[in-house]
Amino acid sequence: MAKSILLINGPNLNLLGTREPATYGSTTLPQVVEAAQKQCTEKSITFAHLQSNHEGVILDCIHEARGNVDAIIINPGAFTHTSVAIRDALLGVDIPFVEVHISNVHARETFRHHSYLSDKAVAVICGLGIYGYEAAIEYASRHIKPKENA
Ligand code: CA2
Repeated sequence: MAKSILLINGPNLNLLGTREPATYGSTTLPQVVEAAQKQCTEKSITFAHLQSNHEGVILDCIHEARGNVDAIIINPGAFTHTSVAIRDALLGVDIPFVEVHISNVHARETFRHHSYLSDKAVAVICGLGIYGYEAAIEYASRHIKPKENA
C-alpha cells in the first residue's frame, strides 16, 4: 500500500532563503518542497505540502489529513512555542508526526527551548538545516507504516 506524507511549514517559513541566511540558510521554501516531492516520488510516496502563516489554516489542514495521511512532518515555526491548538489537533487526528526545526532551537533564546509538540512527536530534528526535512522523510518512509484504511 502506498504511503502518504504531509509536510507542514508554519509562519514565516515562506521567507526561507531570502532573509537571515546565517540562521536558516540560503535555500528557498520552493526548493525545499521540490526536493521533498522528488524524494517522495522516488519512494512511491504520495506527498502534499502546506505553508501557512495562519494557525487556523494549519489546524484545518491537520484535520483534513485524518484517514488520508500516514505521517506528518511539521516545522511549526514560532507556533512550536505557543500553540496548544496545534498539539491538540495532531493528537486528535492520531497521525504520527516528526517535528523539524532548521536551527538548533536549544542554542537560541530560552523561549525557543520549549515545544508544545516534542513530547508527542515520534522524533524531533533540529539544527541540521534543511537536511532535517530530508532526514524526516527518510525516517518516515522507513519506519511509519501505512494505515489500513489510508
Ligand atoms: O529553526 C526553525 O526551523 C524554527 O522553527 C524557525 C522559526 C522559529 O520561530 C523557531 O523557533 C525555530 C522561525 C521561522 C522563520 O523563518 C524565517 C526564515 C527566513 C527568514 C526569516 C524567518
